[in-house]
Amino acid sequence: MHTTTGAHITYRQFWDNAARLAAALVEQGVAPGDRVAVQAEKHTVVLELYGAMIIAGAVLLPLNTAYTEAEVQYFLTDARPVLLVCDAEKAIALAAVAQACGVARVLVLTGDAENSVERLRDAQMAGLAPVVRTGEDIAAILYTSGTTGRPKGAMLSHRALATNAATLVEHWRFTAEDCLIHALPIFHTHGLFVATNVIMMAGASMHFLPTFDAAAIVRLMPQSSVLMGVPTFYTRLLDQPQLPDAARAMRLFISGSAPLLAETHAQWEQRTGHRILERYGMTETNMNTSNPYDGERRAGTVGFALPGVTVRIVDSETGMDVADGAIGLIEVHGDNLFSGYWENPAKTTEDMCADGFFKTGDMARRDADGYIHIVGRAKDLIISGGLNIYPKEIELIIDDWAGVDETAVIGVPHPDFGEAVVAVIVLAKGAGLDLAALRAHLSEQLARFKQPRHYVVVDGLPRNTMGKVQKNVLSATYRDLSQAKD
Ligand code: MLC
Ligand code: AMP
Repeated sequence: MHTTTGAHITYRQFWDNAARLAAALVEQGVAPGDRVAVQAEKHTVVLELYGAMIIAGAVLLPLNTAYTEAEVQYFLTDARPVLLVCDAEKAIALAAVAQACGVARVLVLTGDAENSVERLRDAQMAGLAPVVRTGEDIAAILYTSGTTGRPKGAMLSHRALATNAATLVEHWRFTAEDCLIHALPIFHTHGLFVATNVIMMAGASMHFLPTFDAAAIVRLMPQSSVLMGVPTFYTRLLDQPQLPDAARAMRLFISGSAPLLAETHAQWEQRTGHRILERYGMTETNMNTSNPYDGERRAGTVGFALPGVTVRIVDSETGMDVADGAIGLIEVHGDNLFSGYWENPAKTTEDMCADGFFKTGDMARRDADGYIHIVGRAKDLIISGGLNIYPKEIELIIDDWAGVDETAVIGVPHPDFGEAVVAVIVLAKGAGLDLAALRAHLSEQLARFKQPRHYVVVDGLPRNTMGKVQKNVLSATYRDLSQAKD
């Protein structure tokens, strides 16, 4: 692993650190099956913690660094971790949150403080021998929201993670010779599992970037072979003048987490000569489908089911497979699936079919050559820059604001993030809206990426004959609202 500070970390160093860190975690009272929450900026020690958790048989609970204290409080209350690891700057504020949630200990990631993970690791003379776990044991819990507005923890087993990573190594032809440009955050499936697990399983190396930086990525391309990114990475990289030369010797560009516009696919090929390989996945399912490595990588499609994964497209009413070309709901089955939602069997049952297929909530059609096209979402979800935003979570907060009668939160096209959040608000009769105060309130409650970029006040929301708000009508009405890169 190469870092931007010029450090090079070998596998031997990495696993030695992870094993000593595992010993330190045990000393801190972490037992197999315990959850350890981590809200920290991207750093090699976070990856060591991930390794340490696997060695100690504990369960990693990574949290987006953009989450507010209010959001973190929810996750800690729900998952009841024994330990929270955070950045030193947030330690005081989060210690209060942790205490309120009954979390026994808070550690800081790096530095010289007595409660620093780095220091505790370095104080260990020997590493912990790996605790034996079965394939069914849980390796991580990743929170993902739902239509109810409250996030739920998707439990990922060792089997699901390991089998999916092995499939991707083979399907995308990773070898020890590869070097990945890792510019994704490591609190989501994409950066943590798809990128990191694949590299580790192939024994390959990576340039580990703290954040997305288009110029740095282009600079690193001549010494690298693969880039994994969300579509926003690719649209931003297209603005880099050095891209065509830099990209020439790269082996593979992979996109996922949100739809890649066919237009971006074409522009990328025109500028670099490479066809981006688009794949489709989810927190609950890991990776489901991929365009072929050797065959045609078809723009606007997510390819075919990966080996070991079964994908079916079914009619929303009858649940029967639809004919090729017809639109239906995607359901998936395989070892890649999660093991259920943490302490939420009712929701797990709701999202699973009786025969073990998972209902993704995505809508698709299969073309005459078998390629799967994702054409929309049956779930009320906005994806902005590869990050999921559930309208319900925002609507519930705005609806509670004085003077607001009701709200519909929608996604509209955005040139940089793909979609942008718009709040359409109906005020109570005679009420006014102090927008600045509402914005300030939302910024305390919600991570920045979830906060609406635009607010529109209307007299009433469009409804169908069943009384359901027609968000598609609102999205069409306001589709030009976010055309500038704001
Ligand atoms: C940052 N901002 C965002 C945003 N990211 N707003 C909306 N959507 C986003 N995704 C906010 C910032 O807080 C800032 O607010 C403003 O937008 C501009 O920020 P920026 O500096 O331009 O953003 P940047 O830091 O460059 O981040 C953009 C990004 C990042 C696209 C690089 O969001 C990113 O890394 N996204 C990838 C997410 C990901 O890994 N998804 C995978 C999920 S797993 P202000 O107010 O300060 O201006 C999954 C399964 C699967 O989905 O299939 O993979
Ligand atoms: P998450 O819950 O964060 O894991 O996000 C998963 C969702 O991202 C999926 O259900 C899809 O809606 C979307 N998604 C992931 N990859 C793609 C893709 N290649 N094209 C379209 N949507 C995608």
